[in-house]
Amino acid sequence: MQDRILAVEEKLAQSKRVVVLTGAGISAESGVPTFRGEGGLWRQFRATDLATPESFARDPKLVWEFYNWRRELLAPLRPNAAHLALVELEKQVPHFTLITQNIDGLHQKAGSRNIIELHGNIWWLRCTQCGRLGEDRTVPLPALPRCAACNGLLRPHVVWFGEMLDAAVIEKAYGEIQTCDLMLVIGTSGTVQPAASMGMHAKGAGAMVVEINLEPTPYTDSFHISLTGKAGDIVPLLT
Ligand code: BJW
Ligand code: ZN
Repeated sequence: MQDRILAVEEKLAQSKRVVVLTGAGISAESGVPTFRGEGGLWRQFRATDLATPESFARDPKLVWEFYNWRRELLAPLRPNAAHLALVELEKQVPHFTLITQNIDGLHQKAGSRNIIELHGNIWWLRCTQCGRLGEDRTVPLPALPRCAACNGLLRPHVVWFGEMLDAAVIEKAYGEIQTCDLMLVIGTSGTVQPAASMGMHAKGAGAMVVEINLEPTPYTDSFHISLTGKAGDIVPLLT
């Protein structure tokens, strides 16, 4: 492990452009449940019942119950050592981009600055009628929150299964991925597209790709280096 850490440190020192892709695993040590695996949200709930546009159209109250419950759970949580180490890394690297699949806002809370949120943010609400977007940290929200401008039904500003990711967000992310020297892929199972393939895109464009995860993923053998363990233990070693 020590030799691999050294190799990543060396590459970091030489890199002008670094991209980090994070998933639910980076927030696990803050107390945020992951989606898959032991204790995962999708073991307890069926994603298709709660995280699709069809479910929201069918039963918005049920979907809002789920998101209100998660907002309550997330509200008191603090960033952990891995989030904080990424803030330090951003200061050390000439051009640093943090691409996250997480909707929990913990990277912002930690102090990271150049963040691309692929799947939105649970603290932002979007009107299903007029499209108005706004941050709202009220916990809990009403069972069916309404838009102050048009009284339309609000929804969480997150990307559900079967929905397109924001085109501008995706374009920005690929722009960074295609030009980076090093990409760290932290705490993601590599099962949800298009984020899952981003590491391979970086590799194809010539970057060194390093995975940090508790467990092997479908990409572990394809990336250059795999560091196995908790993000909160490993990421601080790289700063
Ligand atoms: C630790 C740790 C510690 C634990 N330290 N590590 C191609 C083929 C087949 C299907 C598709 C395809 N392209 C697109 C699709 C459809 C779909 C998809 O990918 N489905 C797959 C399941 C097959 N994708 C989409 O629908 C996307 N849209 C899209 O592609 O539009 C175009 C299109 C439309 C229609 C058809 C086809 C194309 C949108 C995806 C949106 C994902 N949304 C969610 C919910 C967000 C809102 C919410 O939270 O409620 O995003 S799903 C959920 O999964 C969430 C996450 O961001 C995402 C990824 O999960 P993540 O982060 O990887 O978490 P886990 O739990 O899976 O893994 C945790 C990892 O951490 C594990 O590896 C642990 O080992 C590790 N870990 N503790 C380090 N301490
Ligand atoms: Zn509205």
